[in-house]
Formats: sequence, C-alpha cells, structure tokens
Amino acid sequence: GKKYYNISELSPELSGQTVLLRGRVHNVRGKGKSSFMVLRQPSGTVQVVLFVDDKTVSKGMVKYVSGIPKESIVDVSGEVHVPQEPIQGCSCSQVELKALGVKCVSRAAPLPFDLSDASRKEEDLQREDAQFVTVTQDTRLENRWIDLRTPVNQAIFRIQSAVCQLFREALLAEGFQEIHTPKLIAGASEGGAAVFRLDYMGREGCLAQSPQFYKQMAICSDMSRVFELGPVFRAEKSFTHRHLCEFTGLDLEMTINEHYNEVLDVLDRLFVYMFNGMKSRCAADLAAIQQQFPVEPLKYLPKTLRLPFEEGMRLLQEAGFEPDPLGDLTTELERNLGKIVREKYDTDFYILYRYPLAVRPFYTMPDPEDARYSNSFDVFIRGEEIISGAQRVHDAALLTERAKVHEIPLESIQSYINAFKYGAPPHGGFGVGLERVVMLFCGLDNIRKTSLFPRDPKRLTP
Ligand code: ATP
Ligand code: AMO
Repeated sequence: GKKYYNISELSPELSGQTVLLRGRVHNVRGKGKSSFMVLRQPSGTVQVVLFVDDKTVSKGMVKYVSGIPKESIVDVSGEVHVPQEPIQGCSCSQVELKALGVKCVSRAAPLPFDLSDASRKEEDLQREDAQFVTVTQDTRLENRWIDLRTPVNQAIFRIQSAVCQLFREALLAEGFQEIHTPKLIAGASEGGAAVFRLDYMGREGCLAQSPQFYKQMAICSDMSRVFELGPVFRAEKSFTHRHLCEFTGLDLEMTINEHYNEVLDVLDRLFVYMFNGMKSRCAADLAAIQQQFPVEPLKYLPKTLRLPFEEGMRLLQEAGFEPDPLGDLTTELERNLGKIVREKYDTDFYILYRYPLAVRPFYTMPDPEDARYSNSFDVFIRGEEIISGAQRVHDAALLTERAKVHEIPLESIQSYINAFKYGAPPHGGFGVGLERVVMLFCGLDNIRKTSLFPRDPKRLTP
C-alpha cells in the first residue's frame, strides 16, 4: 500500500518530495485562485496550500476544496515546501504542503459547536470584551465524540492511559497479579443506598459497587497480592463535580504480616512511582492542559506524609473549625484540612489514617487497642479524596457481628462471610478512583472532564 505520513514526520529534509497524509480539515478558506487549509491529526497541524495552475490544479478544484466542511476527513497529496516565514498557528511551522490532490474521505455534517470555542481559556471567556461563543458542558458531552478531539481532551486520556500502565507496572514489580472479578453480584458490597439493582434471571442481582468482596476472596484463595482495574457502579443520587455513576476502580488487596502499615508502604511507593512517571512520560500532555487550565503542579513528598486522623482533627480545631472527633469529615473540612496540610508540610498528597470505626464500612478491622477507631485510611490530593483503604476483618464471627451492627441482611453476603471460615490470612488493601486521580493530579474542576463517556444521574448517552 501507499505510505501515509504523520505530520510529525514532515521536515525540511523532505522538501520537493510528494507525500500523502490523511487528516481532518481543521479549517479552510478560499481566496480566489488559492485555498489555505489547516490539516489536523491528533498529534498536530500543518498548512496545506492550493494554487490554480495550468497543470494539475483547476479553478473548480480550488472551489471544491474551499467548500469542504470543517472536521471532514481528507487525503491530501502534496509537495513538501519550505515557506519563507515559519507558519504561525500550526504545530508544523517549518514546512507546508503544496497540494496536488485533495480527496474527501468522510464529509462532516454541520458542527454543533466549534472546537476552538471548546478550547478557550477560562480567563479569556471571563474578559469583558469577550465575543466568544461559550459552549456549555452539556453540549460538549452530548457530542462527546467531537469534544474528545480537542488537544486538552486528547492529553487527558493519554494521561489516563499512562496512569493505568504505571499502576500495573509498579504492582507487577511488587509481586502482585492482575485479576478480574464479577460485576454482576448478589448483594451490595458498599451499602444498600447507592447500589444498582437488576433482574438476574428472575432473581435480584446488583452491579458491583466495588471489587471488595472478590478481591478479599482471592486472598482467601491464596493469591497473596492481587490488583484489578475495572468498572465500578454507584447509583449516586447527587450531582457533584466528583461523583460518577460508573467509574474505573484501581483496586488492590494483599496479605499482611504484622501491621497494615505494610499496605501503606506499597501505596506510598506506588503513588510516588506513578506521579514521577506521569511527570516524565506525559510532560507534553500536562503542558497542553496547563495552556487551557493553568494550575500549580502537584506537590508531593519522596515519602508520603501519614497523618493520624486525631492529629488532623486537632489541626482543624486549631484553625477554628469544629469537626466531630468521632464522625466523618465533610467535603468542606477535607478541603480545609488539605490547605492546612499543604501549608504545614508542603504537600498536596497525604494519607489520613486511623479513622473512627463508626464511619467505615462493616468489613473494616477495628483498632485492636481502641475500638472507637479502625485500621483504615483515606488518601487526599489537593484536599479531595482519591483513595479509601483498610485492614479487613478476616474472622467470620467478627465479620458477622460487624455486618449486624451495620444492619446488613446476612443472607445477601453469606458466601462472602463463608470465605473466611476455612482459614484466612490477615490482609488489607485499598481502592483508587481513576477519574479522580487524573482530575486532581491535573487540577481540573470536574470529573466529567476525565471520564471518556461520563455516566452521572442525568446522563446515559452517548
Ligand atoms: P480560531 O478559530 O481561534 O481563529 P485557528 O484555527 O486560527 O483558530 P488554531 O490555533 O489552529 O487556531 O486552533 C484553534 C483551536 O483548535 C485551538 O483553540 C486549539 O485548541 C484547537 N486545536 C488546535 N490543534 C488541534 C489539534 N491537533 N486537535 C484538536 N484541536 C486542535
Ligand atoms: P470507596 O467507596 O471510598 O471505597 O471508593 C474508593 C475510591 O473510588 C472513588 N470513588 C468515586 N469516583 C467517582 N465517582 C464516584 N461515585 C465514586 N465513589 C468512589 C474515590 C474513592 O476514594 N472498597 C473500598 C475500597 C477499599 O477499601 O479497598 C471502596 O470502594 O476515589
């Protein structure tokens, strides 16, 4: 077959050669006997010029090319040409193409919004003299397959891919194995309120709210270190900037010998590896996001700060807040604690551990020294939660007791409880929200920006 070039391959060395490229019409305008097109590929843009001559390019052809709608896909064959001045506004500024032929491969219908309007900086939109069209998030999501073509969205999902790869790399190197647990399950794993119920061949089933039960059962089956990347379903009623009804969970579970600090050690190494990897592998993508959404890069320490919950409450009190010392933190208090920690310890990323038992799920191990507390933790980026984790109850009798306290119908979780009756090693683990990690690492303001096709209480399409 013929060679199709990437814009990134074009250079002055190819001057005079004829090359073939497939791309989108980013924009095109005709001016009498000439036509100027910006051809776009995911990696960049190049200028294509078309002049009427007596050989290959007719007047009709220039007219035809000038009329190809934006976002159409075209094949351009053209001669590489070094312009007198670098081309402004194209990523490929050193060369342009003198078109010999343009073929429309797929014609785009009129667009619901303009990609450049979706790429405006917040600060430009706020300007008093701004004459831009504001594209609402709804319009963008309604047409997500167009929206995803913007440079920022391209960058976001390359970063998301890198996060998954880094997560796998780091855990495989630590001796973990990847597993896949069922998403159709019999009972709610994280409490009944936010579960999607469904008809499972005539009886009631649920969509998994986490791989919690099954990653623990894998531990009971002697897979001593496991992880999973998979979908998580939550029937969230509230419409917030950080909740989705379906998100991607990065979960792990591992046996421990003496203390759940062993889990925190893995977490610490894992995230420092991931953050370093994102910074080095995704530098260009992070810079592209910075262009539209400027934010201070994430600050994290070589060894992650571990703050006891009680100490966190003390810091909040000192700053004039009134947290419930044995209750849960509100979103507002979490944010404020994030600010306090940032000032005191110079980090945007930290672990808060030893939460009150009452606010944690039934499977959480109580603190053996003080049953008001638990062997559990949350992890925050920029004052928002990205991870929950804990040591788990591995004794069937205690697990039954804890489920009763939480008023969980035992028949719905019987097989889970049974898993601990035949010898179960002490273990712990945690769950990470992928979309939240990307959102908060990049300092974005809405989780819909980091979900490919977000599912929220109002959105089930596209
Ligand atoms: P305008 O309509 O604002 O005058 P322009 O076409 O002259 O735009 P460009 O900088 O080429 O200016 O791009 C306009 C918009 O299209 C930019 O805001 C940019 O976000 C977006 N854009 C540029 N390159 C790409 C690309 N490779 N993929 C997707 N969108 C892009
Ligand atoms: P938790 O319910 O805290 O813990 O969830 C773990 C992480 O998943 C993310 N997350 C969400 N992301 C987007 N939309 C949502 N609706 C949503 N809900 C949660 C958050 C959160 O920190 N089984 C435990 C984990 C464990 O202990 O291993 C669990 O599911 O980033």
